[in-house]
Amino acid sequence: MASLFKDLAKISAYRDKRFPGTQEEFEDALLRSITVYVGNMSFYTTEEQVYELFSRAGEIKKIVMGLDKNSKTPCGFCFIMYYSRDDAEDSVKYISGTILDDRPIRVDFDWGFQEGRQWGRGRSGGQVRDEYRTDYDPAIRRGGYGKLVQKE
Ligand code: GTA
Repeated sequence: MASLFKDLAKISAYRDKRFPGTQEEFEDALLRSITVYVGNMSFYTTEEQVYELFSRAGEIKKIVMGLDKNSKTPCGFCFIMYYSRDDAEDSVKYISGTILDDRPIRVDFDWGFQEGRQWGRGRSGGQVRDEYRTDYDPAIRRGGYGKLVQKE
């Protein structure tokens, strides 16, 4: 395994509260995973664009676009399943932080895609963290619910 990913603390800052297991099982899944999560994507980025960029790290088995659970339209994230661990590691190492559709994307190891995980978990239907943003960018339709959340 590449040295960068020997240190569990460095592997991912994200903890999925809906993971059906212990912290140890979660960490083990991250260390073996061939699935990556991509965040901070434009709502207009297509699966074809994702395929073109991420296949530079290796052959892709499957892409699942993240969707707003109400509108069923892309809401800024996706999951990519590779065939090999090395390719998933290269994707995190080399593609995270690069610009896709004018946005710096974040590539994170994921514990593994399961049906249902493609939907935004926010109350609005999109991603939770977008609801906490206080800024709103009309060009990319992200954020803007922060003030509402603060009032509650
Ligand atoms: N591997 O970084 C990630 C990641 N994220 C951010 C989402 N997913 C990720 N997977 C990996 N790495 O399948 C996955 C989720 C799910 C799908 C959509 O994407 O596993 P979501 O983004 O809508 O919901 O998920 P998620 O992940 O549950 O939300 P988030 O942002 O981590 O929030 C978790 C908790 O923190 C919530 O209780 C929320 O109330 C709170 N929170 C989040 N942002 C803030 C904030 N700015 N201030 C205060 N509280 C906050």
